[in-house]
Amino acid sequence: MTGLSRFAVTVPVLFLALSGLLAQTGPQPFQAVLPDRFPQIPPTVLPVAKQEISASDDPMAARLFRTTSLRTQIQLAGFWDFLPDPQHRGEADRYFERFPKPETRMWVPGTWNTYARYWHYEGPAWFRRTFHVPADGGLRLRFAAVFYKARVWLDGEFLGSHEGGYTPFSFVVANPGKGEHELVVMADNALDDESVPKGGVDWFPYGGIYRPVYAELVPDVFVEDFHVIASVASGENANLRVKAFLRNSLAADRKEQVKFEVNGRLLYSGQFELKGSQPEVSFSVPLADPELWSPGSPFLYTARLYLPQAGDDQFTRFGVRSFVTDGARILLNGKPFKVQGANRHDDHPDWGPALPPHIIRQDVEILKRMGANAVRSHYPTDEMFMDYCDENGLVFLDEVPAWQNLPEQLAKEVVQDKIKTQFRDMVYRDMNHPCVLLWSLGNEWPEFDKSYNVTKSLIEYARTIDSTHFITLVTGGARTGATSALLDVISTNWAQYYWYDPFTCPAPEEAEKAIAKLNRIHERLPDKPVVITELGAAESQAGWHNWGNVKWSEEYQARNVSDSTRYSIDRDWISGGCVWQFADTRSAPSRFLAGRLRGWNAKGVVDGYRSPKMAFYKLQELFHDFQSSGSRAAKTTEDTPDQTGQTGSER
Ligand code: ADA
Repeated sequence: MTGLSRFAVTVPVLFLALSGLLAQTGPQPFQAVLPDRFPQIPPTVLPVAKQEISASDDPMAARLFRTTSLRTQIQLAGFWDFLPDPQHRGEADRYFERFPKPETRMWVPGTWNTYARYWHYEGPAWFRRTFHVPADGGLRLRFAAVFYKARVWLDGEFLGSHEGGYTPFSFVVANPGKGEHELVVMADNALDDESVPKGGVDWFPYGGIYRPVYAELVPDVFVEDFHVIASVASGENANLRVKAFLRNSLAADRKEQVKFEVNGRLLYSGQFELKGSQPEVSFSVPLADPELWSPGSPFLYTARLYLPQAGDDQFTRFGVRSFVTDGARILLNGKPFKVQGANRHDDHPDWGPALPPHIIRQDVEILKRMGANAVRSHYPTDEMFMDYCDENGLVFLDEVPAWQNLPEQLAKEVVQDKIKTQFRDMVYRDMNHPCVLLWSLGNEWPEFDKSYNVTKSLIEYARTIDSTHFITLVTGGARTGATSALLDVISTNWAQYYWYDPFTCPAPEEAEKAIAKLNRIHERLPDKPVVITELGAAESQAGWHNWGNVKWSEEYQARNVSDSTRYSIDRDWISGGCVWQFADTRSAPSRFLAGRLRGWNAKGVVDGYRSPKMAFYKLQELFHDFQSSGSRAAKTTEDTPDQTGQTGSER
């Protein structure tokens, strides 16, 4: 041990020992005791995933369970050649046929915006790699997400394009042949008035192939995807409605046997006449004596759709649970359910949105430690995060990234079409996750009633895609309008004190006004549940302490968050809410100096590296108190000092 490290160990030990001795009256042995409410380093609480990933089982390592037992899959993670294209020359210069000298090699899945050289880069960029296909036959390429637009070529042939940065897409090539192949992808992260999300959105538009990508050998007839929609029927049975989306690359129609297994048990077998290249197959089966899914007991089933003649299968997981509304309440499996959650971005100072599995898992651990039972995201989050929510009983509020769109933008058909496409892709991807509470069409459209007809048609469209989950649209600042009456659940973003405190004290009258505004929502729509989709928010610099009215102090944030949370949890007609936000995140370049701490969105209750702030502990207390009391957030005294230095709940 060097002199310095010995010093580093000895001094704190001496200090702790001395302070321990001073506090004691007799000569008792020193024991360091941490108060219960201070969590230790989190990754210890979650049960081990039921089917742990094994590299040989699932080379994608992108989900927490195997998605096939029959297809050969080729993992395409690794270093790809990378070349930004600020002059937009790539297509004209046919980079997809002859890739120029790369500037660097970039890790996929990843984002170029975490590399110092491309920190601010927005625009097109090109990726290239080769890979080996071990046999002849159909090849399917599956991208979990590319931000924001993608164009893809295999061996110089254009396969297609995709727009939308958070949903998966795939291409099937008839028979590229056994051997080496070259894959080229152009990704473009530039956003504008017609993109969804729009340019200037309040999170960072990280560019790149940032979620997993793989190739797999598929037979002539294969399962593209399948949905298992479970409803709890009367008596003891659940009803499972299965809808499978198949692909048939044979020129002719054909008969195919379809088998459906749950937890290894055959529940259904039938013959179907497959017509056309994208046939759909549906059937229903009862599931006897189902075990229900809930945050306290997140029971999951594994389903397999199997085509024995074609030699193909797909796995998914589902849960049996019912969310219904009962006046202003949400019922989960017949019992009132209150959301106690946090808003979370896929974001980390080192990884951007390409979070490695251990960080995803750790985020879930931290949320559970906080006492949360729910998470909301402005866009479809990483698929592995969804798997963890299912496994650990975190309810999920899923949203299309149509963020703060103005009436002029919403009036454009092209924007409406993008919202619809992203809505459908979100629903199709996340349908089987029992954790999903609702689908939101977007967030904080100012003057949303000016877009009444557009919004109405979007809601109608949403209901044609899925009638089994609640539909909502989030408003900002405790507002409702004619549109609200069309929704299943009212979602609003609200804080008791200022979101952006302009160096003034959060006066008690202001807090009362905020509360009055929120109360008016319920007066207007007494039969609809209200969820405070974003509550109590203030920027804070982790580790910086000051009076409870001083901007950017942990105290001010803690007070804002805890008072808003307490208020929302305590009202019977509010079905809970999600704090804004889980962790500090990087924001769009255009927001860099907009009254922000370091230009980031620093309203996290943990910082970017997931160290807890005071607000985390306040929320933890409230959530745990609420859970143990079963009704009210038990604490009536406020121990965060206000600007007068007093404590108490009189304000
Ligand atoms: C809104 C918005 C969030 C974020 C937040 C903030 O509530 O929905 O995405 O921008 O404001 O931090 O100001």
